[in-house]
Amino acid sequence: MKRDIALEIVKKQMPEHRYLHTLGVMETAIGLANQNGVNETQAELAAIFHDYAKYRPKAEMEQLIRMKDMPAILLEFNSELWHAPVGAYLVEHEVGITDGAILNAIRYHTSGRVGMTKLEKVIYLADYIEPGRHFPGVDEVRELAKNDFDRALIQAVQNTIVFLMKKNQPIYPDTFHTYNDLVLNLQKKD
Ligand code: DGI
Ligand code: FE
Ligand code: FE
Repeated sequence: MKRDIALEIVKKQMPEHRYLHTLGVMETAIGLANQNGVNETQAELAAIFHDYAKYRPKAEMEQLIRMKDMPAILLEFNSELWHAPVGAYLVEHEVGITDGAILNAIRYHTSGRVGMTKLEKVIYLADYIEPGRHFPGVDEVRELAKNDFDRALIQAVQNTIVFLMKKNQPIYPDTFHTYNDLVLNLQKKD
């Protein structure tokens, strides 16, 4: 699917500020893909569609999670997590994207998962560091991303966990498992 068509489709699904975020993720993901040997076309499409389901009503997302065999544990955690797996489903069934690698990058863009592909990592990190983001600590992750992709990703996951814990929020198990998987793999490499 061509970029312009894809952008036209997502633009209808979200308010202006989220569309601008999407453009930021797209540009950032393309840069990270090129730096890290990831297919640019897949990164572009995954980025464009990553927040496709962000504005679906909670009841619709809950129903899809129940009916389409998504992990039921999602329903016990913050509904902010739901748009990622629901997005993967809708992008396949409403938009017609069939590339499983792109769909997984959408599915895991909020929680991560154990054994993330490079494409999934690119989308996760691009979502965190795109130019419109202003979290505390984001500049440090942007710097790391220039020449240490793995450490940048770990820092982004760690910042997310710490941020949620400081607000006394529960942490979705896959988020913790992602952090451990990335750190253990980095230790093996060193
Ligand atoms: O959709 P975006 O805002 O672009 O970013 P995102 O898909 O990374 O979603 C971020 C939201 O998800 C943010 O409000 C925090 C929440 N979140 C991410 N990981 C977890 C989480 N919430 C809980 N409770 N547990 C998590 O592990
Ligand atoms: Fe998201
Ligand atoms: Fe996003």
